[in-house]
Amino acid sequence: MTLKSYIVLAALMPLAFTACNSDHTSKKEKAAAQAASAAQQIYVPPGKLDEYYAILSGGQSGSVFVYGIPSCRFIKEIPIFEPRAGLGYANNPGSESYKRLAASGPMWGDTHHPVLSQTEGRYDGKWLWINDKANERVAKIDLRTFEVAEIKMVPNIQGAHGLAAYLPSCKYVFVNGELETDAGGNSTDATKYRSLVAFLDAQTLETKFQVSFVGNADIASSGKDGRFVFVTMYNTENAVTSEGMIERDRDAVGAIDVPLAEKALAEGKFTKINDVPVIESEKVPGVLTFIPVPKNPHGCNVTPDGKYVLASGKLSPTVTIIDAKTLKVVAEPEVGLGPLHTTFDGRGNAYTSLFVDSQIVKWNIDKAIAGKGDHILDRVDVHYNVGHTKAAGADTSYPSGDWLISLNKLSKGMFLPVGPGMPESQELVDISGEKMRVVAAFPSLPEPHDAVMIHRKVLENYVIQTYEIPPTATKLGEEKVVRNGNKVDVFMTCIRSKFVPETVEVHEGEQVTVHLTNVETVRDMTHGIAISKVGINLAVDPGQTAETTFTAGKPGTYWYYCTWFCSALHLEMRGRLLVKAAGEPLNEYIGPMAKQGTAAPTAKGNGYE
Ligand code: K7E
Ligand code: CUA
Ligand code: CA
Repeated sequence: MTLKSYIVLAALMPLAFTACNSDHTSKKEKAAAQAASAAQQIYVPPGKLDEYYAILSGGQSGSVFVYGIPSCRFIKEIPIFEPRAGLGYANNPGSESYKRLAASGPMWGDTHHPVLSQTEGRYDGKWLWINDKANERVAKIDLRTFEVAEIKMVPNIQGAHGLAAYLPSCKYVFVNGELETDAGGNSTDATKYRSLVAFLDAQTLETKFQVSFVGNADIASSGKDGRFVFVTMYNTENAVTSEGMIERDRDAVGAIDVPLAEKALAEGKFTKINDVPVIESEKVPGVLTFIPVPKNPHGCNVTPDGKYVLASGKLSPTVTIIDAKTLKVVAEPEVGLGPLHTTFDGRGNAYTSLFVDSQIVKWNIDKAIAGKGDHILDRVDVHYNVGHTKAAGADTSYPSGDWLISLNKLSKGMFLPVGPGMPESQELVDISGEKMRVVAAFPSLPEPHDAVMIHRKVLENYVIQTYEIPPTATKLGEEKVVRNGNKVDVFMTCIRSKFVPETVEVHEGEQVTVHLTNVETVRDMTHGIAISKVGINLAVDPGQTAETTFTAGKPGTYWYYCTWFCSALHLEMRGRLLVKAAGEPLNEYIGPMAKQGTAAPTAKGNGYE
């Protein structure tokens, strides 16, 4: 090394060092600044409300989960297809929720696709429908209470997977059988297998009619103009092995012409199977059109303007764009590996989940149709293996284009390790700008498939604060114990901080039914009742009545107590079930406290006013 070059080098070194150092610092600073601004975006101070409700299907938990967005705070689980003792849901045969669930099928379910009701192309905040893939059921949730209002079994189908509301009227919800059978019969002969799309009255959930065909149907979506509804079909082979199901290079999107189906129905062009009119697609030309798309498509999504239906390729790196009126394929843009579902921002852009690539890809629909290869606008990594993705309001005609949820299948090291199994992982993505930005991740129980996001303003004046006490419910001061043979009905009330009656006497072996009415008129004043050794918890919100039936065990004292911490006298809120030996005389409950010369309890003076 010459002296000259040494000097040059020496002169450069500190410079190089500083440059490197300052670059390092700025990278760090940039990351910190980005984290800070992301944190700010999702920060909702205690006591302040989130902007959106995110309603996530609970998958094999059989329920749905309600989160606040953007904070990602968990707010509520709505149990539907599985008993939930803690919430007093369907956990004892005497309760209405148990009877409704048991009458509809098994006490477990697999929820996939939450669907919100719409009026004139916007969410109206009235109903949420959800399917049970495992046991062919659909449930309706009343969004005034966020509780189940109806559950019905759908005859003749197996694997009730895709679910959507028929738009714009929402007069039907339709659900398709993913798993092929001989449609309601009992054949094991695979050559007889078909799939059906069932159209249910959106309110009663009665199956009005079905359209049957050879092949299967996976995911469902409705056109916006009351004509076609769409399903993706990955098993046009009608195979019974996974190899068989990937034999063909192309499968299909099926388009069902609903007015034509209704006409066929009116003209009697159907067969009745298990009391349901079934239209065989082969017998009514035009009722079902098969639109060829690449091998084994999955997601099926109609653009907000209703112009196109998009079938996500799954085994093909493409999304097929189909004209929703002419049913012609207009483009098949490449988007990445393993496209599963697509959602929208209302600005002409689509966001497709890429399962294999673990990415959300943003692309422009018009550019994809123009076909110049410049349709991809952005990609963002998600963690990991995303299934559904859904942007706020994306199923309506007016998506809000601000938030998107990525519902990832694997969380791996995203959260504190809790054993070999890890929680499911969702990520919140800001899609308001040109570039997407992942701002938060939050875990959940297994396993959200799909989600819907609805603005809190829609529900603001709709969600009720207390139940209206029905005239049939037990009123304060009218509590009673009614005996009929070996059956005992206890009509009980509760209010801070007392059960009436506080003593119930029965004979061993008698069948006891407690009808518990919460006579509170204040929001959030839930009470519950647990009875020692009976194994039942009831929960009653203000104005609500719940029932439980059990057999009185061996003689003794069985305390019952309130399970929801409700007041300073919560612990004192208890009473006794006195079980006596057969033949032993009982002290009859002689009526309301007022009659006993004691004032009826009130909500006053308990430390909570
Ligand atoms: Cu893709 Cu059931 Cu909608 Cu799961 S389905 S991801
Ligand atoms: Cu009522 Cu605690
Ligand atoms: Ca196939």
